[in-house]
Amino acid sequence: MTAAALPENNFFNAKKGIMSWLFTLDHKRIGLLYLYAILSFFLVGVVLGFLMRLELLNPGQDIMKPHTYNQVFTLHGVIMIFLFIIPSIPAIFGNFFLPLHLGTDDVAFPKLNLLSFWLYVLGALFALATLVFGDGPADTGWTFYAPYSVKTGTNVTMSVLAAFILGFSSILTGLNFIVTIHRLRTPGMGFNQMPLFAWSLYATSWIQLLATPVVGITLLMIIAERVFGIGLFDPSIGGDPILYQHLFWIYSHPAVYIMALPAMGLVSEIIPTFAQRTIFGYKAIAYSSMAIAFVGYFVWGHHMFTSGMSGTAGFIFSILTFFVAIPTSVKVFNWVATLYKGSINIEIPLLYMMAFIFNFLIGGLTGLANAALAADVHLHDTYFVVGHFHYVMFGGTGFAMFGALHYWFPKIWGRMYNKARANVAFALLFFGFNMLYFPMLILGIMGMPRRYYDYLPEFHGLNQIATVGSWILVSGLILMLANLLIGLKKGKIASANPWNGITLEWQTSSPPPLHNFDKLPELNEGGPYNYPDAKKA
Ligand code: HEM
Ligand SMILES: [Cu+2]
Repeated sequence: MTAAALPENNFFNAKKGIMSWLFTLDHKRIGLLYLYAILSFFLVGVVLGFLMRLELLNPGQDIMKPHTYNQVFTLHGVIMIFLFIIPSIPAIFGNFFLPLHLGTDDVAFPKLNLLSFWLYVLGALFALATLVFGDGPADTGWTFYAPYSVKTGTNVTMSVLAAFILGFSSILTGLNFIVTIHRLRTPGMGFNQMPLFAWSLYATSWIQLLATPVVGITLLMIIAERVFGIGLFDPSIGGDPILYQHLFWIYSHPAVYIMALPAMGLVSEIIPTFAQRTIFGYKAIAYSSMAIAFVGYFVWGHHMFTSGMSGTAGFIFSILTFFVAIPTSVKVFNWVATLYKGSINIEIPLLYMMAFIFNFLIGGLTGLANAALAADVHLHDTYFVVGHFHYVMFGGTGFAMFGALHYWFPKIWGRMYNKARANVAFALLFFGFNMLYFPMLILGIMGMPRRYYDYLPEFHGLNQIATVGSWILVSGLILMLANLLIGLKKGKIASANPWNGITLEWQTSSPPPLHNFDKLPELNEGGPYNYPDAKKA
């Protein structure tokens, strides 16, 4: 069912010229601007990660000085967290697909959306400018823990300012999505007729709106402390460094769900399409997003078990953290139940979603090990934690994002990539990823501390395996991106609905016209995933 040419009337050729992109108010173009920017910064982060793994191939100093290593892991962390994984799915796919999913023509505040993009670029430039201004990038770790962050000569002020500006971008996106979801749903679409991706963005947006200001103020306090020495966090002038850790994690734990919830939304979106089956437990999945967003506010102390908090506080934070596992498992069970007895098409997007579930399970279960007070006292600040969070953020959210790119590729560009190459890239990514990070979990249990350029000889073998894994992973990444780039230019023209998807974006042409729908989209009877011929369990 391939058409001969792209539709004449589409958002790419609706307006011409570079200015029509840089000042666009179209949510689809803004989504693509984010895509290009975020992927570029991601690649910078990957290069830094790759260099660290080279340094760690053998014990002793190989390619960088200890101080440089500290700067490299900090910049890597700042880029991957603030420039890649927090904005990734909402800013790219949320912008592009939320209005399409709701059957409307744009987000509520298009100009604010553009502002949010440019704030993102400004923040990113600040983060990278530390490479040339001052005494180089911060060497504190992406967490900027006081009192070291107040005292180090490296350019903490600029990195922190970058995170502050990026926070504004995130808040504005969240605000925009909340209003869009409340006000712009197509006639007849209640909250419970929304696609689950929209639900996940809704839960995420509330976190962006309510939690991000806390970190914004905290980061300004670091700058105030550095510039004026007012004694907030530095004990030598009467401050309290533990206060910093509380304020920081009150945002940064909920931020983990800014990273995870949209990815879960994608899984809930993509699994029904490739099982050709109504999602199992629609409401349970939708409301569990809200539950995760809510519980996420009360667990931040699990990052601070070794900071000297009382046994009672540690116990309470530990128990509360376990509660997060409940709504998360609700989702996983419902995904698996949807696949069970579905007529499954194993296509590339589904493979990425299965990889998400596999990696995220390892990430989540190792998270429970960290959440257990007694275990964490041993695991804290070891490679177990590094393995754990890469499994969650990269193996989970990163893979979901790549899967979404393959899922919506034909909708965004109207073409299809080479599927054989995409399969090879996926295999390399999945295998390389696990080879890189699984050994870290073992190294951590053996006691290898994180954030060092060097290690004891007994850790050598597993570190070599991890570094070789990083080479396989990076070749998979290069192949995946190259394949998509070729597909963009030369791929076969795709039909408007190549996967037989059922949510509203599949009712319009590919690429969609500037105003999304030429005629009002028709809602499914009985909910957004009600496949007419689907087998009922
Ligand atoms: C090719 C891909 C990647 C490689 C090779 C890599 C490797 C590393 C290494 C070696 C460290 C430092 C460990 C230490 O000394 O403590 C690290 C830290 C970190 N990575 Fe990655 N990483 C990659 C991708 C990612 C992605 C995609 C994310 C996020 C989505 C991420 C987030 C982080 C964070 C937050 C840190 C902690 C930084 C800190 O300690 O302040 N990384 N990574
Ligand atoms: Cu946490």
